[in-house]
Amino acid sequence: MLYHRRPDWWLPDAAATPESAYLNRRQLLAGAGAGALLGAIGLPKAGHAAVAESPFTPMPATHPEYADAGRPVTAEDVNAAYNNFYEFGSSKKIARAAQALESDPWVLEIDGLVDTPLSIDVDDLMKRVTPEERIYRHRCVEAWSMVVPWIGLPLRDVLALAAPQSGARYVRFETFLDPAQAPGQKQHWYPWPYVEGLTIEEAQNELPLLVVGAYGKILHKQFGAPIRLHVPWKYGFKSIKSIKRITLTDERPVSFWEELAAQEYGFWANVNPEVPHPRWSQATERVLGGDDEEIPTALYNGYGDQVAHLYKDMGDLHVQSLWR
Ligand SMILES: Nc1nc2c(c(=O)[nH]1)N[C@H]1C(S)=C(S)[C@@H](COP(=O)(O)O)O[C@H]1N2
Ligand SMILES: [Mo]
Repeated sequence: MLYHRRPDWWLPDAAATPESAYLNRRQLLAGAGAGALLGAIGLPKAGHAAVAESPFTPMPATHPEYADAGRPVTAEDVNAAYNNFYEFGSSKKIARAAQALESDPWVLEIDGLVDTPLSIDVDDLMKRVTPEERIYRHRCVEAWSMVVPWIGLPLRDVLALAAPQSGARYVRFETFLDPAQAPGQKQHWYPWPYVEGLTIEEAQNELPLLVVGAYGKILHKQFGAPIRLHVPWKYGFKSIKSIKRITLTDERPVSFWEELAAQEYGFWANVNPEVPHPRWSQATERVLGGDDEEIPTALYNGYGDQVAHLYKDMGDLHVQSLWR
């Protein structure tokens, strides 16, 4: 492993994962297929015990739905070599370039309309909110998808630490800004830093995770180390990486892609197979690592039970899917 300083929750290899925890993880994943099992515990390399490859012992998923995404987990090596992270380039092969990201130490700011603004190292944040493993489906607006065993902190629990005020209506997320580390940020026609936003109701839903690990490990840099969002019912661009600042506000944030092309990448961006992107269909999705298998896309990426109520008064599914 290349990590120069391991956070406290990262056990030394010698300590390994207690067998009971290991067995729990196996049981947890037993129904999810061999791919999921190998993915989530970390594919053991020859000569290494699987436990030494999975030093992360998050709490198991708090809901059975998050222990099994209903589809095989995307292989770690496939996911780790196919990323969208414009700070490091506009192709999907940015993994090598992303290793320049200095992700440790990393201080996260939570500010704006809160009673207790926080400026907290990610390692310390993980002592205050327990990481949990959740296997989530991810659907990119470009019509590819994957399934990832994330390890994350429920966003609503992190926000609660800062005590949001009643006037807070939106949550704005901002990525780091450092063109010396991230050459993509020298491309001045993009509105850096990358920004995303949710309504406070969306942010306080049970689903959004502030992700700190994946596949039983600390987060790979190309996945948005050391802390990124995952919002599983929205198109992937909402799941902002390498977050530096979270601001509670009464103004709707204008996100990176919305600023570039609002007709194509609107604020809501809820997954909907029936509303095409202006330039392509959203009816199906290409499964990463699945030999180009195409499967139907589901409304809200299949998470309607948890989130449809958020939009019941909004009416027009068309509006929620892409445009303002
Ligand atoms: N800061 C930042 N966050 C980002 C992006 C980005 O370019 N920069 N790309 C988004 C898009 S479009 C997708 S699909 C996901 C991809 O996440 P992955 O590379 O872990 O699969 O990250 C999202 N978060
Ligand atoms: Mo995406």
